[in-house]
Amino acid sequence: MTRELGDVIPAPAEVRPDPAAHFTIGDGTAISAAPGTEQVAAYLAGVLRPATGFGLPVSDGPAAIVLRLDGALGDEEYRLEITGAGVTLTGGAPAGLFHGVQTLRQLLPAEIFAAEPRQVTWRLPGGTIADRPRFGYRGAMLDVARHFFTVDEVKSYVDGLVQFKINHLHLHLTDDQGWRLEIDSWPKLTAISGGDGTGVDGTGPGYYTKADYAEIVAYAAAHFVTVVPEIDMPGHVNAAQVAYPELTADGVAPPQRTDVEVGYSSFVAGKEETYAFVDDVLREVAELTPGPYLHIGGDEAQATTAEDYRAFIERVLPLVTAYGKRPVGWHEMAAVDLPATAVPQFWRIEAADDGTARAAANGSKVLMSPADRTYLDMKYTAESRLGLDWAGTLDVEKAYGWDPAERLPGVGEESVLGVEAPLWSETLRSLADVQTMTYPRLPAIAEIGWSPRGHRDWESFRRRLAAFAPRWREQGVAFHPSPEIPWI
Ligand code: TNX
Repeated sequence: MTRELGDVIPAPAEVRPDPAAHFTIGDGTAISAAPGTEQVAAYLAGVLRPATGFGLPVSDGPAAIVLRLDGALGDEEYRLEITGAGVTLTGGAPAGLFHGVQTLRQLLPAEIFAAEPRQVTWRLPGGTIADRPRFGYRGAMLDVARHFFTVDEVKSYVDGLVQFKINHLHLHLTDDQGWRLEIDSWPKLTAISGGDGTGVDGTGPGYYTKADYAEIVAYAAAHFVTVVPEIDMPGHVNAAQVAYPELTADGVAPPQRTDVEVGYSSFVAGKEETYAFVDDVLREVAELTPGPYLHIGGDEAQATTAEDYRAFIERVLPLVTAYGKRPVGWHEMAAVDLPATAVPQFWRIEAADDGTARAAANGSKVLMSPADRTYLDMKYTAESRLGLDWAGTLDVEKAYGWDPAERLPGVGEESVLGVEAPLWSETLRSLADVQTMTYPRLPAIAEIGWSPRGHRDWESFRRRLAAFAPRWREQGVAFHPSPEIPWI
């Protein structure tokens, strides 16, 4: 099917079609990589070769497809010019070029996602796209605690996310039902709570060794995605307490939990052992993590008194900072006065939140994940096999129909760091389950995070989204066939 220049998700900032022009990638087409663009040029060639069967040699000499950098553009900004003579892709930095490559892929026929050569005319529509993100943080979260997902599964998830210009992957590494990251100084965390029988219903065992985690971080970085690791505390810590009973009030190990209850476990704010543990864990996680953020959880601490909660968060925030990271936490952490570098992640369904507004007034940037709009674990409809419904059901139109800068009083455009779509895994058992909950709603959140506010248009979006069905089928990616979308 012929693509038009604007058939892209997220909608680009500026699209100027030239209907008289188009460029067709052929057997002799080559790629020219200016200095600094070699990595993205190699990636571009790598994503075009399997389906086209073309050699697409990359060199620094002249060629029909040119990649170059222009320091006048923002890092994530790019410009894509398609004429009869060829394609010029200019990025402010490699990240911008990479986003431009994702746009270019979307402008090619769906068969470009095939793993084997296809006899297709690889036609690109003529014109110019000038594009840049509205928000710098566009994220997805995967809960690997309730159900573990392997390194390969996470890599595959990243492959899908970056097609929509998502640039942060938040990993929810610990919870009541499991601990999924090896910590050298506290080895029983994973030996016990990452082992057999962990996860919801005991069906999600596993953990990342440090090498595994480094592999995920490196793969993400090669795709211009920053990993944001989360160690959830002072609640959601039963798995840590099963492994180390000294982290409980009475020193007695609690039973292992494989149910989906929340709000029953707590670290002990008044015990020094707690902070020795937290300090070790944060130091090791910070050492493993090149990105600027470290997420400390802080949600649903119903088993912690309000006073203990504040004391705990006030002790832990400076540790994160001392290890060189910006603290992120679920917005409950705004119960204390946050440093301006700390990021509250708003996740509730209420229309207002005083703590988050106060943090914004004090200079914090807020990450927007309202559950009724962004939670990919909510059921699509009451009939959905997978998912929960505590925040209501969430269809694509509802995921698309809101704005991060209008969601909370006191948190306007200037105070929004970006948006993130969390996927909790209580009901998920496979990568196909993950994909089914992610697509087609993630593209809606991605467009909200990237595209100019004024471009929001449900009719346009659902028509553009419809074209992704064959693309996901080619990639073997499961998706929910939402009846709101006129799938092709
Ligand atoms: C609430 S959202 C939680 C998680 C659950 C999720 C299920 C948040 C910060 N905490 O513990 O998995 O609901 O939707």
